[in-house]
Amino acid sequence: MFNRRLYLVISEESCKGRDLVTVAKAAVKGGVDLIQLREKQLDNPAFLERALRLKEALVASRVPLIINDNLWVAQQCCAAGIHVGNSDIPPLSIRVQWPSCGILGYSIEYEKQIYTAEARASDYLALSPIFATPTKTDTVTEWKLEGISKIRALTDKPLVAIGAIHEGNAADVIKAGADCLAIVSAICGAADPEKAAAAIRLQIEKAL
Ligand code: TZP
Ligand code: MG
Repeated sequence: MFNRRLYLVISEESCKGRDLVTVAKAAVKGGVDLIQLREKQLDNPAFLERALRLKEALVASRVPLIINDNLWVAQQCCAAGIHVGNSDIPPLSIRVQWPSCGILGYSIEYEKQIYTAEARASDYLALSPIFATPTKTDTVTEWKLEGISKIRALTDKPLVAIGAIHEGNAADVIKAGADCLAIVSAICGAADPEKAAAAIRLQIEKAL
């Protein structure tokens, strides 16, 4: 079952020159309960090396590691799951190629996608993006709070909200119907990632 609330989406670049594992561990201390490694620039061996290092560092905390968009890396490091978007390997295909995949996340950009077999094959749907964000600029539209509520009424799938979420809007995003908040810069780019994660976690708990 997917019962995670604060989802860190991390890359070396997002950590502003700091060690990714150090940032991830601090974020976990602050209340992050799911982590996705999202590396767009690395070749497979370098991606795998980073994934293994991060996974090892997370063992004691039992926080699951999800790999973005690379089935080979996800399988090689025995990740807890994989996250894919619209232009990546389709979820149905992942179910065939990796039957033991634990958590399969799928980003959706249009309402009609929730009625597809791909969405049904997924464990959670990520609404991407909730608000426009400089972290990812090749996006189609903004779901905004109204979009979360609309999708909430149409599906029972766990909904992950991503895109420009921070301490100041976290409670509103949860109240609109999101189950979980996925965050890059408000945690990875914060001066104190533990403190930043704890502040967002508090907003989530208060809003639930
Ligand atoms: N997918 C949709 S928005 C986004 C991704 C990976 C980036 C979110 O980053 P931030 O810094 O939390 O806005
Ligand atoms: Mg992708």
